[in-house]
Amino acid sequence: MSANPAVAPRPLEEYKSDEKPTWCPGCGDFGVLNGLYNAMRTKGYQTKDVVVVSGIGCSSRLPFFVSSYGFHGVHGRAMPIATGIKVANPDLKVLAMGGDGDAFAIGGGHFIHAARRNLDICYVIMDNNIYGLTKGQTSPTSNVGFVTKTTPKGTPDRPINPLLLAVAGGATFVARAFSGKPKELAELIVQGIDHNGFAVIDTYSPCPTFNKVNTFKAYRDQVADLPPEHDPSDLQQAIKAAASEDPLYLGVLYRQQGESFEDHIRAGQSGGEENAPAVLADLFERYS
Ligand SMILES: Cc1ncc(C[n+]2csc(CCOP(=O)(O)OP(=O)(O)O)c2C)c(N)n1
Ligand code: SF4
Repeated sequence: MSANPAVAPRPLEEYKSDEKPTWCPGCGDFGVLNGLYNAMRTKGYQTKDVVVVSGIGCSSRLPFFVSSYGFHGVHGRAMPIATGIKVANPDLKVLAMGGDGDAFAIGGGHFIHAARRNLDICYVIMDNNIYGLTKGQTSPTSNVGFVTKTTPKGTPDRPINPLLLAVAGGATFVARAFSGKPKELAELIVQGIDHNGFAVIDTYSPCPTFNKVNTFKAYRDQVADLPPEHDPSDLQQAIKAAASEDPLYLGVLYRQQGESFEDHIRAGQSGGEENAPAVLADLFERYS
């Protein structure tokens, strides 16, 4: 992990806000939150350095529990909000955190366009294969046959594969993590933050209250680390690993180095002559 050498590590407690998490006991989102605290500590961030953006959902409550700037937005709209923040102030570290429904159902269109735009944002999806906040409906990552109150005979819909979607959309860093392995998750978040471009970390984060199928135990039996010979710069290898169902691979499946959207903004190439932060500053001046 790469730490910020200029800043002494702060106690982990300093990354926690005064709000205590409201999740159900045993919710996978606790592990993700701890992974984030540890990643922020590793990076030596100060409160002012980071913005955590979310949509709506149980998982999207996460910004309340972090001592940083935060934006609890609108369902499925984490990406437009994160984009605006990053474009207005490219020096801020922008993390987006939220559920699989938020990211891939209502937010699906925003997700692929954020990916192809290669914004320098790290997006951690807390994937519990269900809608938790609204008490247990199928999500885009629910498996065929998944039974809920609204699909009593089992859903016939096939799940999307978030990793293949991210790669196809143009994301330049694509990883999978598991809330049951918070140390590895923290390391992946650090790598995602360090990556110059759009970093997607789809994270299995079980919902023990409404999903009795995709449990911690079930995932423990299915996941495996990528083999050491895996080359994340090789697109074909990345696609093969992402498509694997047995095992479900954890780690960085795909990574492509290059210029981010913000690099183009800084170079004044994002849309002609104009510089986006200056345009935004002018808009704030005129309408605030
Ligand atoms: C525009 C809009 N549509 C629908 C909803 C209702 N709604 C709130 S959260 C949610 C889905 C939550 O699932 P997910 O994003 O996977 O997060 P989780 O609660 O599982 O963490 C839905 C459909 C809403 N709040 N706003
Ligand atoms: S309903 Fe599920 S996702 Fe929501 S807090 Fe409870 S365990 Fe977590």
